Amino acid sequence: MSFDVSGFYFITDSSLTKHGALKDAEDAIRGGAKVVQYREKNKPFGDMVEEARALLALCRKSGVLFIVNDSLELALEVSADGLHIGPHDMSLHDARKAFDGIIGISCGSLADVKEAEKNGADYVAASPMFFTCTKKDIGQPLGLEGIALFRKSTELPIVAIGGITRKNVREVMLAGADSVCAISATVGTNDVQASVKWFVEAIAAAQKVHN
Ligand code: TZP
Ligand code: MG
Repeated sequence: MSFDVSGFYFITDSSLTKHGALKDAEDAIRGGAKVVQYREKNKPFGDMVEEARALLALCRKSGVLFIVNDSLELALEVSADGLHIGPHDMSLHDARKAFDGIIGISCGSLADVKEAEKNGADYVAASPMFFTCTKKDIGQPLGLEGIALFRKSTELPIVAIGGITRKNVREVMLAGADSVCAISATVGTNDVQASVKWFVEAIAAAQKVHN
């Protein structure tokens, strides 16, 4: 499968979902998401394997990338397309040695971006962009200036995450993001498909400015 994380990057959330991760992912894909990340912090490993396999089958059928958050073990178990890690997970160096697929890493500073490049990341997440209640252990928000600096200093694809809403997505794209995640603004709404579609169209409109 080709590697392209641009566009809308959908992330599951079992505490915000109204219909479950699989239905949300189906709706997100119908809305135009090109990447689905399985992000689950609270379930036993066996349940996560089962859920991740169902999501992977959906993604394969739909030609969408499937990425597992945090767990190398889970990514290997289900043969995910990608693994996403953050500062509290394993090192990128170790992940790269063990995992052959796409690896993305959350970066909160330019030093993190340089380290990510050195250790062979396939994309970086600018995290967090803004304040958010969806994740507790976040660093200082990067803001638009922060992501613009990332853009100037790396050729790696940049996925923006944290506090992204309908109000700020355009400026986040114009500041240099290739892709955007928005959890509460999609999973937390009554109509995930419509919410994702809205973001997909806003992202495409912003990308036209660059192209
Ligand atoms: N990583 C950095 S911020 C965040 C994650 C998973 C939460 C993003 O959620 P929201 O609701 O889009 O702010
Ligand atoms: Mg993590």
